[in-house]
Amino acid sequence: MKVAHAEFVVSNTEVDQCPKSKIPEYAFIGRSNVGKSSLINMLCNQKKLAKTSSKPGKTQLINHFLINKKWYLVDLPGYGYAKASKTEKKTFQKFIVNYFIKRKELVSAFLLIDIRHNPQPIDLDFLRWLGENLIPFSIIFTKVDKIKEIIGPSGKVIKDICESSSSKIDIDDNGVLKIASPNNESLAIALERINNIIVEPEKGVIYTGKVVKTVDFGAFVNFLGSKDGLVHISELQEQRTNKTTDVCKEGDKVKVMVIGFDDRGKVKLSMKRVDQETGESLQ
Ligand SMILES: Nc1nc2c(ncn2[C@@H]2O[C@H](COP(=O)(O)OP(=O)(O)OP(=O)(O)O)[C@@H](O)[C@H]2O)c(=O)[nH]1
Ligand SMILES: [Mg+2]
Repeated sequence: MKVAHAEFVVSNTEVDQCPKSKIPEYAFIGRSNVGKSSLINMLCNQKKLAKTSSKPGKTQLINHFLINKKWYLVDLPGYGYAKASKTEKKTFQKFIVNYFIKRKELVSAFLLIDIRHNPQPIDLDFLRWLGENLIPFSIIFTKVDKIKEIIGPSGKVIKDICESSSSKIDIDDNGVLKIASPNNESLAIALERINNIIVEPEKGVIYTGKVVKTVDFGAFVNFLGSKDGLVHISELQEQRTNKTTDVCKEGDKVKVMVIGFDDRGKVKLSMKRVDQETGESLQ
């Protein structure tokens, strides 16, 4: 199908104020920064129809775009949990829930997942929620182009990774990657090289890392191959910490959550927000 005409119609947070015309619509949903707005622009062959940003949280409203004057594409904000105050039960933002439950014109949702990360608990929770509410959906994997960087020009990069890690790597057309290594050490080398190419630390995601340096104000942790981040002393454990080395020492394997980035783009990590035994979020 060719998109000959695409125009922005309206933004709002109230499903009751969405367009009244009874024409079909398709909504894009997924975590912030997964590429929902970019995909709408790509499908409509326009650069700035839907607003995009490298910083998560750009889209904040329900945005209707009229396509070929016949149907709508709907750009939604990234879903996040809204805490139901008393019960501590996690629910999705109310206006997103209302949109999906009440919008009769919605034919199908497209749930976007960044192919570089495992689906996160919130993705799985949202998928389950769609299913429980009988809302049809399809899954779209985004950022598949990043996988091509592992292959490199004429396969140069992948060849080098295979040689340096004594591993065999296959990547199929869907971006699914299979690694065969003779031992854990080779596998770790291959994964480190691959992660260095494709994975960007993402806020809220939990990684396993290694303490590379302890200082008065916290611990530097290496994760995702060669990426380093700081666990500030206040983020080491729930209780007050007097000395970093009371909690961890160089070489320790720890589980860290990315909690943000400083002004220079350095990664801020937390250990206390992750169950160090199970690797689950304590938030
Ligand atoms: N390499 C690559 N980058 C992409 C792709 N899709 C989106 N991006 C980049 O990812 C960033 C986020 O894209 P958006 O389209 O704003 O993401 P979003 O899901 O709408 O994010 P929110 O509005 O915050 O929920 C931007 O820097 C895009 O350029 C893709 O397929 N490949
Ligand atoms: Mg967006």
